[in-house]
Amino acid sequence: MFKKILIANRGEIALRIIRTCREMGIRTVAVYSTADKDSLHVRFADEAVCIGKPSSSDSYLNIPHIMAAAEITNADAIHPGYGFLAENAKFAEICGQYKIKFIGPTPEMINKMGDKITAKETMIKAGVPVVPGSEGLLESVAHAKKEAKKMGYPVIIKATAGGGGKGMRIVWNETEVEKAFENAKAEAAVSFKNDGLYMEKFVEEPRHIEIQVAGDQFGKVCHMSERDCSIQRRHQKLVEESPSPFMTPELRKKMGDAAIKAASAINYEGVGTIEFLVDKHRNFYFMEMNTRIQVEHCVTEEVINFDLIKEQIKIAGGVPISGKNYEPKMHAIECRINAEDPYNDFRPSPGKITVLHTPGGHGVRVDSHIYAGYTIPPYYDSMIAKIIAVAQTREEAIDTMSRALSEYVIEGIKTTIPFHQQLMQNEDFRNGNFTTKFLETFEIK
Ligand code: MV4
Repeated sequence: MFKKILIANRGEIALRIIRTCREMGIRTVAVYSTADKDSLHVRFADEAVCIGKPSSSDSYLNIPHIMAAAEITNADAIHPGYGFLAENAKFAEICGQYKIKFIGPTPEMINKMGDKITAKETMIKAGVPVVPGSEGLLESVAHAKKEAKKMGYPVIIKATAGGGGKGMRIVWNETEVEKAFENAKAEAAVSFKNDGLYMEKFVEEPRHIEIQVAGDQFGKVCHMSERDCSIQRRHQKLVEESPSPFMTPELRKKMGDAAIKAASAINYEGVGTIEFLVDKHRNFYFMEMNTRIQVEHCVTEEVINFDLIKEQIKIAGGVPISGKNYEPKMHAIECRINAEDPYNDFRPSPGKITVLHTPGGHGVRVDSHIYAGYTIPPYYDSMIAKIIAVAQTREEAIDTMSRALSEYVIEGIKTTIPFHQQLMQNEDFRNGNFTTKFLETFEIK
C-alpha cells in the first residue's frame, strides 16, 4: 500500500481524503495556494507545500508545481479529488512518467470518456442504451438540418468535448438550427479548444439518475446503488439522494446491468459514475461517464455503508474488489451549502465567517472545511459544506435534513441554507415528483 499520498485539491474533499488516509495509516501531503494558507486541509495534513498564487491556473491546475511538490515530499501517489485535474488525462499520464500512482483510471480511459462521441460509440458497441442521434461529427448547418429532420424535433446539439451543459443548444424547429449550430460551435471552441458537435433527440423533462460503479485492476466491476441528481440549477447540482424516489427494483436491475456493461467495455479501473437520462416511461439512456469521485459520493457511502475513498485507494494499490453489487439499505439526502445568496440569483457571497454552529445528532453527517473566523476566498467554487441526512425512509431523511438545516448557524456571509429549508417543505419534492426542470419554476420566498 502507499506510504504517502499528495492531495491535489482543497476544501472539503481534501479533508475527506485526509481522513481516510489517516484511518489507513497513510501519510498525507496537502498542497495549497497563498489564498488557502489558513485552510484546514493544510493544518490536518502531515505536510503541506505552497504551490502558487490564488488563481487556480497558478496553483491547483499548475501541473509542474504539483509534480515538484510530490517530488520534494516523496509522495508515492496523488489523489486528485474532484474538479481541477481529476479528469485531466495529461496529468494522469505525467504522474505515470514520474512513477507516482494517479489514484483514478488510466489516461486512455479518461480520454475515451472525455470525448462524448467516442464514449457514445463505445456504449453502443457494448449494448448500453444511448439517446438516438447523429453518427460522428456534424459537418455543417445543412448536415445538422438533415439529421434533425431524420430524428424529428426537438433535438439537442452538444459539444463532443463538453459535459455539464457547456456548448449545448436545444433546437425546436428548422429555423433555429443555424443559430444554435453556430453558437454551440463558437462556445465549444472557446470553452474546450475543440469545436466538434453532435446531435441527439431531445428527451423532454428527464430525470438525471446516475449509477456508482467500481472496477479493479483485474477486470472485476460492480455497481453500488444510484443517485438522483435531478435537483439542479443551471447545471449545478444542489441536492442529491440515494435511492432515487423514481426507482423500481426492475429499473435498478436494468440500469445496474447497463452500468456494468459500460464500465467493463473500457476495463474501467477505479470508482466512477455512469450518468443516465430517464424519461417518464422509465426508458433510460447513457449520457456520460464521470471518471472521478464526485461531490455527491457521500449519499452512496451512507446507503451502502462503505468508504468510497478507501476503495479508490485500495484499487489504485492493486487490491482486488469483492465483485458483488451493493443495494441501498438506507435513504440518504445531501444538500450542498454554498456561499451564495439564494434571494439574489445565487450570487457568490465570499467573506469571513464570524459565527458558526454545525448541526449533528442522529443521522446527520456534515462534510465541510469551514470554521469560525475562516475567510472564504473568492477564487474557487462556492460550496462550503455538505449536509448528508440518513434514515430508514425518504420521509424521515427529509425531516432529519430539515432539522439539521434549522440547527446550522453561519453568520458573516449569505448561504443557500434558506433555499434548502424551503425545498424540504415543498410538496412536490416531498412526493418525489420532480425532474431536471423542477428548479426552473421553484421560487424562493
Ligand atoms: C440532454 C437532455 C435532453 N435530451 N440530452 C445537460 C448536461 C449534459 N450532461 C447533458 N444535459 C442534457 N442532455 C438529451 N438528448 C437534457 C439535458 C439537461 C439536463 C440533464 C441532466 C440534468 C439537468 C439538465 C438540465 C438541462 C438539460
